[in-house]
Amino acid sequence: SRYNVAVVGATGAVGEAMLAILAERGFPVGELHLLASERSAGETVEWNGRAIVVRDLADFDPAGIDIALFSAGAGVSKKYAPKFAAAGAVVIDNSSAFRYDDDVPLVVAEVNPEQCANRPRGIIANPNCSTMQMLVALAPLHRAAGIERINVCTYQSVSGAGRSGMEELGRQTAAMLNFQPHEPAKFPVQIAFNLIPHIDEFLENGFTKEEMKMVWETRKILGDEAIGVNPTAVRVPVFFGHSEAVHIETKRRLGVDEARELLAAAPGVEVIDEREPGGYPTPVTHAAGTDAVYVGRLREDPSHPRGLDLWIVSDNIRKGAALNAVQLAEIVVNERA
Ligand code: A2P
Ligand code: 11C
Repeated sequence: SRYNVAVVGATGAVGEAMLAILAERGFPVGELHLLASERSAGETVEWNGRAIVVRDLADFDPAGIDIALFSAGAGVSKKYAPKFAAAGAVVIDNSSAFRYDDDVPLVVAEVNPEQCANRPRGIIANPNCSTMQMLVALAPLHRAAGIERINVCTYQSVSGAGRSGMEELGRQTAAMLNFQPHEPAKFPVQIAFNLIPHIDEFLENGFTKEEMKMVWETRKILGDEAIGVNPTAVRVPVFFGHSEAVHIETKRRLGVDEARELLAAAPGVEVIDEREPGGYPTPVTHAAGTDAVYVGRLREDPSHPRGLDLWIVSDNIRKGAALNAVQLAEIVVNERA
């Protein structure tokens, strides 16, 4: 059977990838409704040979929608997702609006897919991109050896900030190369040829919300409130693909060989670890435009008897957002089949 699908935020960076991935994976789409703000209502988008007019979410009637993929920000999700769920849709929400609610499952398709079925509010939350790729790689190591603590530094691309983030990096880079003035607008300081140790708002404990998302979401998804997570999240002048230097401490010692075997067998993971120039994943050489979570630079921490270091790279728009959302939709329709 076919399912009526609504994509909310269809004109955004993640929305556009959701549409591409629905088509690529042959998702059984019946009607497809593309929704955005009044700014882009009336635009036409080509999808799988159909010309579809984007409509204003504010005056859309959700009756008859089976699956709604939301990626238009937390404010939009808070206001509209419950209306879609009340009308009978299963909402898969890419924002942070419901992730920390006890009655909303937070699901990485390769890690805790069984949680999708437990959705009393009709809403399933899609994790933040930084958490998503980290856990695709760490979950199999956690199951084998028990992760006690994670130290992580991220190197996050500008597409994580949406279309306007990509436009700012492009514009600023061109302006600087042409000795033109360049005022920051989307990012708080210059992003071209720079790094910014600040993503999302600052919280009272001195961490940013992006960093605390990695703490809260890791514990919820792995179902283990004891895991320590100590993150620093950094924006870098890369267009697509987040990278992470991850340092874990396990209950039982996990050697490089065993870790590599576990990762090689893990769904969604690709190990690229040659210990030679170029023999490791980067956003540009491996991740951008692809589906896998790439892991390289495996080595044992010389400063800790049960420490292991890895480098994790993935396309933040695809596995970090749109792809996982479509995988969750596949899980939902397969349970009905
Ligand atoms: P629009 O194109 O009308 O602005 P990105 O993360 O790439 O910036 O994309 C955000 C997405 O969310 C866009 O599709 C944008 O639509 C949509 N969006 C933003 N605000 C609203 C809103 N108030 N109602 C519906 N869609 C919205
Ligand atoms: C970024 N991780 O790279 C953010 C984008 O909670 O879904 C996604 C924010 C979120 O800027």
